[in-house]
Amino acid sequence: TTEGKPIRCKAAVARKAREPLVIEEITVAPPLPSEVRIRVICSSLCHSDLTFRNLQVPPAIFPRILGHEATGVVESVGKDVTEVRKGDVVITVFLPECGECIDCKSSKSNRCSIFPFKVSPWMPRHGTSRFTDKNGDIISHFLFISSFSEYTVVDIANIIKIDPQIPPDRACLLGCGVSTGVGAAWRTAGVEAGSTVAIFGLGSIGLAVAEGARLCGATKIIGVDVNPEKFEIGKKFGVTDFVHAGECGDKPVSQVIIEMTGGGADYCFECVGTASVVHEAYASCRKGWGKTIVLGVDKPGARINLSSHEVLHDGKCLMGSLFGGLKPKSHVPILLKRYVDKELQLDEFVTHEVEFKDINKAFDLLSTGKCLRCVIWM
Ligand code: CXF
Ligand code: ZN
Repeated sequence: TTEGKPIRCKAAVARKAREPLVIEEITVAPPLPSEVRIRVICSSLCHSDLTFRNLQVPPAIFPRILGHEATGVVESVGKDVTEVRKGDVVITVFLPECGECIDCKSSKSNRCSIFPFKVSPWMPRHGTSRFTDKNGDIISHFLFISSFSEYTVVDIANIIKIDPQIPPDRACLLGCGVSTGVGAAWRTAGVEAGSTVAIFGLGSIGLAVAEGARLCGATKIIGVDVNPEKFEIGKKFGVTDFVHAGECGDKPVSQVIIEMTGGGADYCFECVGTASVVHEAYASCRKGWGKTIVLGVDKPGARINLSSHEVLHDGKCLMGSLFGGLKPKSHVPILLKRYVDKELQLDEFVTHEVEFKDINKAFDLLSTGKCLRCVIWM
């Protein structure tokens, strides 16, 4: 048994900004109290993994093990862990839920205040790393998960036990991107039947918003993208109309959407990660009740430039959504059930799969816009 002992295994280490990950032998320490060591079965690649591999300014940190949408099997548990045990199948979620703080106890929030979300290089509870390289040097964690490794250590606040019958290469999608999009429509916006929705950016997050809006009964789901080919794939997830950004003549996209919806969409979602697109989305939602949700991750320091008068006069809501406003431990199992019941589409997000040794191919596919979700099998 490996319980209580360090494990030597392979991991894909991000050593330098913009460079391919390096597969090397590392050592994974046993879990501390409230932590779980898992053998990773597979992970899907999220755009944040690429963003942080490429980041050259603070909070850039190397060497680091990326990866945060994973399915795995519990290898051993730290002292005090009763929620899971050896052999359980789990998925990882980057947003911690302690279940004890006032925020976790409130139905209104998904921001745990005991383990506040941050892009930290350490474990959330003990503030240290469980990874060392062959020279004994410390390797940083990523989003509390670091799943591009045969074994990793994750806090119990970032783990959800799942039915082992669920395909691992589908369950892992719910650890970040797909949950974020579906949750943004369902929980953050609260899309009602008959609503109109505009989605800026039809990557995996935007398409997952469409899927969520479709499940909530939205009747008009407008996709906005610079790539017109996105309409075809969008249709599979419920997109009913399309605006080709950059090809609207001299009309701003917001004016096109206002005309298509008779005054502005009920709900707009920014899924690109560009502050100026947030402004365009905000301008596209209906005065008085329109709600704009920010999901995209812009460069550190990027600012949204809204005039005080426009905010006052328009009476709209602008809100950010982390993990789609989902409370991981209570809402992710609901999404899994909806997948098993064939209501929520997950299979359609997986466009590629690669073996662990070819992990850099997954990064290339994502950076050239060729994939939605690429599953990496360990
Ligand atoms: C993101 C959420 C917003 C900050 C960067 C990381 N999470 C997962 O991809
Ligand atoms: Zn992610």
